[in-house]
Amino acid sequence: MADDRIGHTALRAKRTTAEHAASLIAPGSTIGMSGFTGSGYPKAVPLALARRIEAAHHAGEPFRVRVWTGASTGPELDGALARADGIEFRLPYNSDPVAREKINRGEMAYVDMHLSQVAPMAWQGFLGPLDTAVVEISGIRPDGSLVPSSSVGNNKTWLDRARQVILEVNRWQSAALEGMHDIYYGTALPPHRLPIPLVRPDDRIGEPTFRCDPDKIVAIVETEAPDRNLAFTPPDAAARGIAGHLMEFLRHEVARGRLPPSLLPIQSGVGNVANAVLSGLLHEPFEDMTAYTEVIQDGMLDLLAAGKLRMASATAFSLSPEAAARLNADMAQFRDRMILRPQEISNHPELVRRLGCIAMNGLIEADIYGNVNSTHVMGSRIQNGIGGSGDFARNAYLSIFMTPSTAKGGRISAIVPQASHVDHIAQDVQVLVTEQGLADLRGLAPTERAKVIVENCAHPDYRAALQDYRNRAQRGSYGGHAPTLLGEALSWHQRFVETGSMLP
Ligand code: 0RQ
Repeated sequence: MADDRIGHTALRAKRTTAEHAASLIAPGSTIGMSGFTGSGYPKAVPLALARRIEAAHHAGEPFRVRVWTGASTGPELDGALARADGIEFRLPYNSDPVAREKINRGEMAYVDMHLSQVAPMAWQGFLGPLDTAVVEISGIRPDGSLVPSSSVGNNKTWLDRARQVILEVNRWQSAALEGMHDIYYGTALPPHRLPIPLVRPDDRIGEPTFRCDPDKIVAIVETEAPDRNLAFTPPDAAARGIAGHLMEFLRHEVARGRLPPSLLPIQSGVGNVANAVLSGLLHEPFEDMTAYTEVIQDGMLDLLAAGKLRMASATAFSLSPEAAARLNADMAQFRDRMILRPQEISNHPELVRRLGCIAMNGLIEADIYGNVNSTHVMGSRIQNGIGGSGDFARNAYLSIFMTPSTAKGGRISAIVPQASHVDHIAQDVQVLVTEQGLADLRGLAPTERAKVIVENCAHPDYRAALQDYRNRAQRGSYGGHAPTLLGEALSWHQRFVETGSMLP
């Protein structure tokens, strides 16, 4: 049974333990690991590496590594290695709470990157050499090609660039994943780049498997462990409110002829609000929809099952345990309507612009002009990272950002005089939605944007104070285009840091 997943005779001989595989990783080395939003990450070798690191630390020997991935992983990777104090450098995205604490204490270097740019930058040589790839796959074909698992991420690049390769063959992953992936090998560096030949979300332009030189494979570890994703909580009142405003807006855009009745390819961020929006689409009149996105989450599976979504293209699954079990049991129903691609393709600016995606992402705070902070609480504390939000927001046909109007029990306003950190400039933010309402910012000048954002999106507890700031700024600002009171613009954040509340 175990051998069924390793069809290549010579490679079968490289099966070994996670401990032995981890022993092949040297202190200080750079490791490219698989994994994207809690799926397809290696589950045994990082744990064994963490144990080895802890043992080294007990013996007084320094041992830390540099870790690159697709995006977020799971507790067996980021959690275990961070707890062992084993990560000295991390890119390009993290949502693990232990690693987050280390980063925010200044104990771990973290480069928060646009996810589409990681593979090209690795090829351009800007990130330095890659020593080891540790990649989860779901099988090896007789010809030695590798069947990807539940995420593709940057695996193609890690397998190509790394000096040595360690594979985890995970039997928990459905064997029916084979054939679902589309691995494009046509990327090149400038000046040799050519157009990417994808014009519809369902186009297949590559191969179903990864290529990998068998001589580079130094260890194969067999596992049978589930992807570990958190369950989604049922949508709360704020999430339902946001979804309601957004559905009304999309219906209106279709009625005006600015969107076709099947909409345009949807990109949806992660989290409960994004999931509530997808659930909202279940009950709308839009048919034959498509998704060109980063992750396929529970709500998208429901849309596929209901026949509302014709197909979904992404780089990974990000499913609750229940949805993952459902997908694995029912892969035949979904298989032909899903494509998983490398993240440099799923998030490629050229393709997002060509397809005309509708980008829908969460945020931490937006200012009255519509500049969006997706990453840094109070301007300095990293939450997760920019992820793919910038790849999509800058290039989408419609760029929508959504958030509850307050955070931390109402002590923080998500609409502030000035964003304490900016990931998405106002030009990349066309629609802003909270449970209070929706601001359509297209074609509006900064002072007009400020009026609509404060009136439609701010929470009533903060609206009067924002209006007061806006009025005073218009009278007392150095310039009149985007009026700002420099000494006051970040005072709400300072008040929170000092008193635990932004409330006036
Ligand atoms: O903190 O967990 O301590 O309670 O941020 O906030 O409201 O649960 O919302 O899960 O949608 O996350 C922007 C972080 C929103 C996410 C962000 C605190 C809040 C809570 C989470 P707790 P919610 P979500 C494609 C798109 C960037 C990447 C991206 C994100 C926690 O959407 O990471 O878009 N985006 N990728 O309390 C202080 C505020 C706050 C705040 C929220 N104003 N001040 N704390 N929080 N607003 C997918 C990928 O790229 C992989």
